[in-house]
Amino acid sequence: AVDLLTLGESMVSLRSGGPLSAGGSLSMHVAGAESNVAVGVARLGHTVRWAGVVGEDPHGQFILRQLRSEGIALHHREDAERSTGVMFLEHRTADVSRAYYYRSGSAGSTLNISDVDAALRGGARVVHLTGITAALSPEARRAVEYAAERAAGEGILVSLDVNYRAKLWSRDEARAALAPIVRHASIVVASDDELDLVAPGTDVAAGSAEAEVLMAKRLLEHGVREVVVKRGAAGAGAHTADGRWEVPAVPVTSIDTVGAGDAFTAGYLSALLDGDDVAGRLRRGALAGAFAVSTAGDWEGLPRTAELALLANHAAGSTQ
Ligand code: KDG
Repeated sequence: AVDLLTLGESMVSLRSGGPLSAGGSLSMHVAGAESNVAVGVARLGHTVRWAGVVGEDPHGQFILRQLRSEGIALHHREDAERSTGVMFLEHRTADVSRAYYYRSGSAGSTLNISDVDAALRGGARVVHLTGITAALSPEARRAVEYAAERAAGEGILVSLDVNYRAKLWSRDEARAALAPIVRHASIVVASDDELDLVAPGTDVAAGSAEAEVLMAKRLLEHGVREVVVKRGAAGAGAHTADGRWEVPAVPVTSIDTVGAGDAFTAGYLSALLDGDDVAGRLRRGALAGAFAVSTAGDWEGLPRTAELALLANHAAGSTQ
């Protein structure tokens, strides 16, 4: 069994150095929240498998090559009828990047239950899923739901990162689709503005610290074991039955925030796989997030285990 199995759509991302409306050169990268996490966890010393569908095109070949070169085992299908998804990532200002998707009807959106069945066959300690894949098509949503249900049924730890993308679906659609997935998740990772998409009804308006505690409590009552909240430059927190932890962000110069959430999740999950406690998981998450924001690219700057020490002196401890 691998340490981590994740499944989803990876795309070719064409990154600009400035406003897209001004044209100029673009650079070609692999994007995809799940494959970002796969790279992060693999670089931190764990065995990882990624499952997904690409087109029978050079774009798909590029994705497979890049993931293989990171030591990730692949369980993929190539769809001759459909293209690999593409996105443009416009670096509009230092802090603001905008995504433009060309992925509707893509090969990646056809991920289905039999793909999940085959990917799960080898076993895994953790299955990591995100709300992005659930948003791609009805069959991808069923595949994610099935992955959560089957993995949990086999005693595999299920991790879900909400990863809400407003360009893919509405908040109400996300709320409805994510409910049956959350039911099987042991770990739920969300940005502070995503928590209300997965927390069963609370009457306090989202956004306050009080609302977060209430929403986390509801999730814990519904069987989630760790509710992890990402707050970007304001750090991260975790709620479990044993209490609540906070970690500040590692102070670095931010040049590209895309992929920071995935880096955080990769750090958190790799520390969990290493047997670290919740405070240690949060610290590793914050450290990996710091590498992501202070280097260009979704995942290119993610640390290898020996490199964690490079930023470790910047990091403060977590508090309970
Ligand atoms: O988290 C970074 C991702 O947003 C990026 O890699 C692309 O998966 C992606 C998406 O769907 O936005």
